[in-house]
Amino acid sequence: MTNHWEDIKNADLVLIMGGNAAEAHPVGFKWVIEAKQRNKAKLIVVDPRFTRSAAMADYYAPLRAGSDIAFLGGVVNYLLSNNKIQTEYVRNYTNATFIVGEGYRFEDGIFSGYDAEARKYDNASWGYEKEGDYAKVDMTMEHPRCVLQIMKQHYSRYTPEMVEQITGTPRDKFLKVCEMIASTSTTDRVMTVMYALGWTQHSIGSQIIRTAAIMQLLLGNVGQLGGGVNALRGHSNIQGLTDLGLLSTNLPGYLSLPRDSEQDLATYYAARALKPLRPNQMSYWQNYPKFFVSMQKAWFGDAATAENDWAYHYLPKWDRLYDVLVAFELMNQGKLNGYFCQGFNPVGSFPNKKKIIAGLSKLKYLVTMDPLNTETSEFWQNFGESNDVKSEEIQTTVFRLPTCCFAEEDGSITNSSRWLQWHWKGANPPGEAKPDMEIMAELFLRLRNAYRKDGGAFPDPILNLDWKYRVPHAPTASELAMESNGKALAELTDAATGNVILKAGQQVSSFAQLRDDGSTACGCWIYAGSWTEAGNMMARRDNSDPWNNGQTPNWAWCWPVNRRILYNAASAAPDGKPWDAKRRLVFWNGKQWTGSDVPDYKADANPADAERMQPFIMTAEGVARLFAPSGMADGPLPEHYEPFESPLTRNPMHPNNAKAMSNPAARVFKGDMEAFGKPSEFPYVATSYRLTEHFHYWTKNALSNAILQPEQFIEIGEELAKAKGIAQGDRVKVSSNRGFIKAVAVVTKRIQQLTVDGQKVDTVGLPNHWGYVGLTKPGYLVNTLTPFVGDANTQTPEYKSFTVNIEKI
Ligand SMILES: Nc1nc2c(c(=O)[nH]1)N[C@H]1C(S)=C(S)[C@@H](COP(=O)(O)OP(=O)(O)OC[C@H]3O[C@@H](n4cnc5c(=O)[nH]c(N)nc54)[C@H](O)[C@@H]3O)O[C@H]1N2
Ligand SMILES: Nc1nc2c(c(=O)[nH]1)N[C@H]1C(S)=C(S)[C@@H](COP(=O)(O)OP(=O)(O)OC[C@H]3O[C@@H](n4cnc5c(=O)[nH]c(N)nc54)[C@H](O)[C@@H]3O)O[C@H]1N2
Ligand SMILES: [Mo]
Repeated sequence: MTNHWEDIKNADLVLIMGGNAAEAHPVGFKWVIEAKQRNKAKLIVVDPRFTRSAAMADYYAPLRAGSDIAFLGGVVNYLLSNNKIQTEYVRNYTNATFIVGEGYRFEDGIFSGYDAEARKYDNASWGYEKEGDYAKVDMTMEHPRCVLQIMKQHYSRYTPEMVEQITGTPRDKFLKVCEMIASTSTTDRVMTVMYALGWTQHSIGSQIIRTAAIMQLLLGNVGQLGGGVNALRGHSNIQGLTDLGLLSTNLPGYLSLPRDSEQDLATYYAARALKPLRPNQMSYWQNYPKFFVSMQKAWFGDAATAENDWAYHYLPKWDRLYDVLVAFELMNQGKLNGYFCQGFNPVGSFPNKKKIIAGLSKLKYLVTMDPLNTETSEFWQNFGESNDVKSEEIQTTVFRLPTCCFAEEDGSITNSSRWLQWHWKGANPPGEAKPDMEIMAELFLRLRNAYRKDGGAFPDPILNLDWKYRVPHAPTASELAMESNGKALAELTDAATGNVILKAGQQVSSFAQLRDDGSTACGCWIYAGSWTEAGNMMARRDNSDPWNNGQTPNWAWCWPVNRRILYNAASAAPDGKPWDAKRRLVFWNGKQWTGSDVPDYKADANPADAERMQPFIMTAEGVARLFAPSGMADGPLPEHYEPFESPLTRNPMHPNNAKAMSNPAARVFKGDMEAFGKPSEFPYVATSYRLTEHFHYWTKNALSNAILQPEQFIEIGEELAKAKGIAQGDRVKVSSNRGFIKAVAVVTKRIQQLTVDGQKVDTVGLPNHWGYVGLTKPGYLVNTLTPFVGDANTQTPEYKSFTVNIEKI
């Protein structure tokens, strides 16, 4: 989240789209109710289904799954063509004024630089026009190649007629939503956007979220109390997972693992520590070396030296992505022979179950680390129709390592608000179960011994990993948390005054203290400040709210530097005064930046300076990017493409260009293109989702949850049920081009038939939960049906829009 849960109460308008917070985030959803009661805020829900969130909404609009860019692109067009934008915010705080180079093109659905063979873009032509090191701007925003004009042209195609044609949302409903959203373009009204998987789980997921960000920026709603673009995260600590860099090409604190082409440190830095693109801008990533060197010192201690470039050569350099889809692809190709599933049940959770099981069947060994038995740890068993495998042909050895649950250990959990909240062990783990940390430590120590004894191709990174825990086979959560925070390795003095800032061994209090000369160590720079000399800040439980605006600065700790709202300097106008006195967040008091949050800014940057520093300090531009000259795999501006399985045979936006049917830059493995279903055989849109009574695949092990939701069902709209002769409670077979499942029909008014591109389109809804392990009636797993393709940027699978057929059994 750019903002945080409690801050939702400050909104005047809440848009829930691409999520169902009342169901999947029922505790956080109370802040929406709070906003309704406090501010008479209105709630809009846009979802293919009339959800539990929709039941609380002031306005609900349906849309076809997978068509959100068309919808939001239509909103952007509405705002631009009706001049419902916060013009001074857009002019000063976004790259609307930046001039794009002459080489940029967008033709027939494809951006310039496309290589159809490789399904990839070269983004060289998407850059700004430069004058020396700086990008050129036109503050009048009239230059034909400035971002505002390019956007106007790009989104002019997203007319209300086109939106209706693609999304199936009736035009009057779409226009009503536009009107409500446009009401927040004034400085005294703010909208928040809450989304989750209804946006991410698409082959165009990242670009859907960018469209929302563009909309919020045009309205001036980013950096404000009650505003922002708010990702409601999934598992309780999934925010912590990405913060600590557990994705295969990430490093802690959103640093990134070097690419194969970056064999030396200077090349690596050059692509990350970017010089400002405008005069007097901060471009905060210029500090990258401080964070990187401190991380290497935390990992490799004395083995990371200035002479060896801080052990840069210890880091693997990636030649291709290693996301989960790739891992299973490689298994299927016989190129990966061992796999660890730590708290991960891919047979349940990853697409195309048949391909997942075929991959696991080719492994030499599989390790599961889990408190429970899962479909994955049992994948080799033949469960009959639902999992028709030939057990006798599978040679994979499965090791099951029982772990404990969060309540059986101390630690911190980072929530969607970026708050690190410490928790304390409530019970001892049962039987042989051990904390994940101990299992990992044991594995490491044994591996290190094996390398010590037998050598190996490159043992240095493993032999030199710093492992100074009090009990080496059982590091504690406190030790790891202190390591993440970081400490001084030598006495640190202030360069200007010579005063001692920290003595050697003391915990740093902020990432501003980190150095690139090896005198500091820090496991995760954004967590610097979470465990300082004053103690464990994550354990704080003071909920006082000094400004009465929900910032509660002494409740737990929030990254970065306890800043609760990101980009908060944008809450003030260019003169440093709040845009809206009633919504004061941070502001210039004549001498410095101050207010109810830690300013996301340089404290003494005077707004009166001729070349004012701009509030988006993390970008080289100093402003937010409406147009993304780099960073996106699939284009600088979001464009609607059809899901890889669509009920249509053409993209209504580009009816004559088959290349622009689905995301041209999404990766599709050999053989998977053929596995996508055709609308003639699989005419219905299917989407999959959660129920409050479940947690993914695990709560089916708990009797009370199993009683509440005993078996797989499918939600079918009344029109479709009638056409198919399906009655409430009938059993149906649901098939995609990859397999079938069986389910009980729930015939409902909650899913409407929509008219899309001139044809009637029906949607069915599949809650994702039941499998063949646990106490519920055995089910077949929804991911039997889903396609093996992901978002072009994140590789998140396309679980939210695929196609099926249904038959009454
Ligand atoms: N009770 C419970 N809570 C959970 C979980 C759980 O298993 N059980 N899981 C947690 C996890 S890991 C996560 S990631 C979050 C997920 O949180 P959410 O994303 O809110 O949950 P979902 O139910 O997957 O999907 C939300 C909604 O997206 C809608 N949708 C589907 N396709 C589209 C589309 O194309 N456009 C739009 N606008 N909407 C669409 C669906 O109809 C559904 O109502 O929930 C977390 N909370
Ligand atoms: N069709 C479809 N598929 C989906 C989704 C969807 O919306 N539709 N959503 C996707 C999303 S967002 C997610 S997050 C995934 C979830 O997919 P998974 O993460 O694979 O599934 P879970 O059942 O949430 O959790 C996996 C295991 O973690 C174990 N576990 C719990 N606590 C601990 C612990 O402390 N240590 C260890 N080692 N294990 C523990 C649980 O017992 C469980 O077996 O599913 C994805 N798959
Ligand atoms: Mo998730």
